[in-house]
Amino acid sequence: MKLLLLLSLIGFCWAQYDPHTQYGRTAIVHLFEWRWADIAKECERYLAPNGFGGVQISPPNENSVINNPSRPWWERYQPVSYKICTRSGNEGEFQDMVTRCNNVGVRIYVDAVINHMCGSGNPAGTSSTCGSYYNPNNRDFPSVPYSGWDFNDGKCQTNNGEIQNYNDAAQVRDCRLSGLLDLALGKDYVRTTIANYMNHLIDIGVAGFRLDASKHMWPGDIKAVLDKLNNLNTKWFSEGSRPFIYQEVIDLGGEAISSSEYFGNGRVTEFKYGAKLGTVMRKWNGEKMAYLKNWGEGWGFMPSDRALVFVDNHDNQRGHGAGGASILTFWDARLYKMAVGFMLAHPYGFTRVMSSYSWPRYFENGKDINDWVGPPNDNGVTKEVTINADTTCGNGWICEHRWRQIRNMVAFRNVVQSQPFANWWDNGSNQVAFGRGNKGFIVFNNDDWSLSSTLQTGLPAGTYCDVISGDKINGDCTGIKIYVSNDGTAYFSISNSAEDPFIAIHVESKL
Ligand code: QV4
Ligand code: CA
Repeated sequence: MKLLLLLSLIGFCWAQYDPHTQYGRTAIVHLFEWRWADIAKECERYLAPNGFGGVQISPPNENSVINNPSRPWWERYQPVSYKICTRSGNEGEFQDMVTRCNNVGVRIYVDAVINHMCGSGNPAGTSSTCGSYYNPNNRDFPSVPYSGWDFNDGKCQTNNGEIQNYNDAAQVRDCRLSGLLDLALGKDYVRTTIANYMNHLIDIGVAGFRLDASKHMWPGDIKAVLDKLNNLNTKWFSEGSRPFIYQEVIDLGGEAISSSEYFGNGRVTEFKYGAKLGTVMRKWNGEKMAYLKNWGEGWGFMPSDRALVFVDNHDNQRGHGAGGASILTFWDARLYKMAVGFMLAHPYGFTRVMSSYSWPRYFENGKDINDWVGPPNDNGVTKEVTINADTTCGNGWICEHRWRQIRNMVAFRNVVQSQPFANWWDNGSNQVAFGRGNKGFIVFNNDDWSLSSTLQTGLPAGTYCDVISGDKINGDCTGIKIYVSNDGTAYFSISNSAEDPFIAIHVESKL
């Protein structure tokens, strides 16, 4: 009996850090601004067959409709109610998506915007995705309901109610982030109202939540909400499963608030990861890939089992939030594929792949003045994600997760799961290689000259298909073949002008 109790305790205390992906699925994808109907289809036709563990969706609750600028993506971070009703779809479509994705073992993680409601400057009225009336001026959100009592105006100590100084932890939590009406999460009514919204989603079948703007909520207030949450729906999750929690906290160091304050609630986004990896791949500030030998905690990142990692996210791929110019995105495709490949091969953190849409970037004084542009749409109606004959996406959707190099590295991560980081090699510059136990091996050439080396892979002897340049199809390789000898070594030749100057092999790409 004692053992059972101990096991259940271990399960319990690990729970909110556990994404509850189906066994053998180790990465999730952010299908930014996708419609629920398209996500349901993508789960069945692509994500399940290719071993994706789950999907982070855009905020599903009713938001303020912003017409100046015209329907920006960020209007979805301005809640007006907790009705499941947005440009991505309605409650019925949401339930259908969660059911169909769960039924093929692909989880749904909800982007929960619970720190605030809409901008304090928004006009009163029914300019909202579900027609709800609201009046920011007097803090009136009757469709929740929230009123003046439920906001932090009285608690914030700054003269204009806005966050002015990120070195004052109290105002970062109690004042308005860019004018967004700050909810009083210290009040039980607000905590309960938020928990009711999240429990509605849990009962539909979601696996967990991204907590937006967590830095702007007291860790204790977040915990008070989480303690009110139901266990996950036993239709798809084992009894007693707790919602997976990852908190958006931007901590690049140097501020009053640090990520570690939030570890007790769940995982935390590690923004240092993408910022540093971008700098290394771009070879800025004297950085080089040889320094990645101790990547992870060795670079000052949070413990791996608390980290949610990504190369770029919806904010910093367009200059919002943190990371700056070093962030690699689909606009920098060649380096981006290498960075995502490195992330998915390396054991550090729980990995999230970005899936974007294109927009007409237009730089003025180094800033993209079109950073606000929303998803592909027809007069505000989000366009369907069309799939081309070559499996890429149409209608302006980028679908990085469908790029062969990224799709195959998601499978690589699944194959090497729980295998140790091994057989590191580097040339002292930007040619590096490493393996994962005896299951996988990856080689990068980011130097301006070719790589030509015989390396210890740690893999069983045999002929392997490189999953970057091609696929293993019908018992043959459509790309480069790698021959591993009985002693585990293999010869690698990578031109610095190759389309993708990296090679990855694993035991399931072996002929
Ligand atoms: C403007 C003025 C304010 C004024 C206000 C009055 O700037 O001074 O008080 O009007 O209403 C949009 C506009 C912004 C506007 C605001 C409120 O860009 O100019 O304020 O709306 O009307 C996204 C965008 C923001 C956007 C916000 C709400 O990035 O530009 O603001 O959505 O629509 C910090 C946080 C971190 C945050 C990051 C962006 O620590 O948590 O900034 N990241 C998350 C999300 C992000 C989202 C928010 C938080 C807010 O990832 O996408 O911001 O929910 O680092
Ligand atoms: Ca707050």
